[in-house]
Amino acid sequence: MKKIYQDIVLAKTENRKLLAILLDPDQMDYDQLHLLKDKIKLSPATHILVGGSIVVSDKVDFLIQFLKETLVLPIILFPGNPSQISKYADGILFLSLLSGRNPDYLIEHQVNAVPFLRNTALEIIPTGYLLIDGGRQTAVERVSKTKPLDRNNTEYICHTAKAGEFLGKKLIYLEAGSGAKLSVPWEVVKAVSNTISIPLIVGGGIRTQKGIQEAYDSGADMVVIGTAFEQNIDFFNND
Ligand code: 1GP
Repeated sequence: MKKIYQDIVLAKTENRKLLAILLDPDQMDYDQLHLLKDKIKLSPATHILVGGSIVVSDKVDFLIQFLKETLVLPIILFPGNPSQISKYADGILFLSLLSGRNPDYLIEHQVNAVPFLRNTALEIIPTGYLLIDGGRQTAVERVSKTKPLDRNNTEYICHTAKAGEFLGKKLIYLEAGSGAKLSVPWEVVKAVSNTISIPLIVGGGIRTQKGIQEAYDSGADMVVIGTAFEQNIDFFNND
C-alpha cells in the first residue's frame, strides 16, 4: 500500500535520483509501441507518467495496459482533467495547481474525479503543482487559464511550495510547462528543495543530459522528460 510514494521517499532519503518519462497519449505513434517499450527499457527511467493538459485520445486505457504488460516501472497518471483517469495505472498525481487562482484546478476537477477514483485501486498521491514561467506560453497556462509564477521571484515560489507542504501535499512539482523554452531556474529548484521536506519533482523544458544532472544537483528528487524523448526516441542513448 502507498508503495509508489514510499519508494519515492526512500529514494530521497538514499539520494537515489528518479527519472520519469512523460507519455502524452495524443502524441504517440501507436504503430511503434514495441519500439517505444524497448527504448524505455534501455533508458534510466524509474517511472512512467501518462497524461497531458489536453488529451483527446481514447487510447489511454489501451496504452497503459500495453505498458503494464511489457514494463515493470510504476505507471502514474498525470491528468489534465478527470477524463484522463484510467483504472489500469498504478497511481495518480492528484494535482492541485497551487500557483494559479482558478478554483477549477484547485478543487473542482478534484471533486469531479472522486466518482472515478472511488472505483479504482489507484494510489493517490496529493501533489502541489506550481507552474513557473518558462519563457513562452505553454498548454498548462492556456488550459488552466492561470498565469505562471515569475521565475525571478524565488521567495514567492518557495512560499507557495511550503504552503503546499503545510496543506498536506506529499510532493511538490515545479513545472515550466511541456516544451518550455526555459526550464525552472536551478536557483529556484535549489531554494525550493531547501525549503520543503517532501520530495521535489522538476519538469518542463529539460532537453539534455546536462539539464537532468543540473536539476538533480540543484535538489530535484525526480526529473520529468517529455518532449525530448517524444522528439528523439534515442534521447537517453545518445545525447
Ligand atoms: C510537462 O514537465 C513535463 O508536464 C515535461 O516537460 O515536455 O518539456 O519535457 P517537457
